[in-house]
Amino acid sequence: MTCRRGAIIVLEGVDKAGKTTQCKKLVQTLQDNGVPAEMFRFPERTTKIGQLISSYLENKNNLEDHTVHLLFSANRWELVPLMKEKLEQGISLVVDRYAFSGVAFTSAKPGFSLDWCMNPDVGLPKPDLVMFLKVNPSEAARRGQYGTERYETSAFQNAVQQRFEKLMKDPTINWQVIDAARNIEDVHTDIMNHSVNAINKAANTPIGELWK
Ligand code: 2DT
Repeated sequence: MTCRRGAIIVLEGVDKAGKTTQCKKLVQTLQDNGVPAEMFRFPERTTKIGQLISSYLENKNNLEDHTVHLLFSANRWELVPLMKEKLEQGISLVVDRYAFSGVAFTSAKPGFSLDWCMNPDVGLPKPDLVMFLKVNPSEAARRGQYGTERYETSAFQNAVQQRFEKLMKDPTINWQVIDAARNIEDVHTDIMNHSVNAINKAANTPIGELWK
């Protein structure tokens, strides 16, 4: 009998949507139900490339905009062998941000087309499910101040939200919009239901290639 592969489940959204909280809860509930699952996050700040990205985000160094975009993409590619190994072992991956954040954030800067931004990530392992955690700007504001990292301003976050809306029109991706303005448990229940469906569906199908 061949092993059922794991699924790639991505959570996306603007800051303050609760992505990290929900990723952790999802991994925990899946594991509690005997479903092998692990969390990944991008940027993955622990690698050499990740450290460069992290100090850029903390405003400790400046990188040219195209360069940093390519570093974010390289940071995903360097994790691909590990992701594939886990998937083939039947472990589902719950991923906090992926190429969609990459495209939404860079294309919110002046002079960047969606197409140019997508190119470096073409062919990455394709997510079986991408959930967009949606909160409106007033709910995000109610959740408190943005942090002090680069991009954490409401003007930039609004521009990012618009780019996500464009990306969500792509029918080749299994997008699900989640109303994340509700309480943590209700949001979690929704996310869990979508995830179980995706895991069952992915089990006997090969891993796809993103945007190919
Ligand atoms: P966290 O606060 O979630 O660590 O995000 N970003 C992220 C990009 O600009 N490009 C990318 O490819 C990715 C994955 C979003 C750190 C910030 O980095 C942005 C917020």
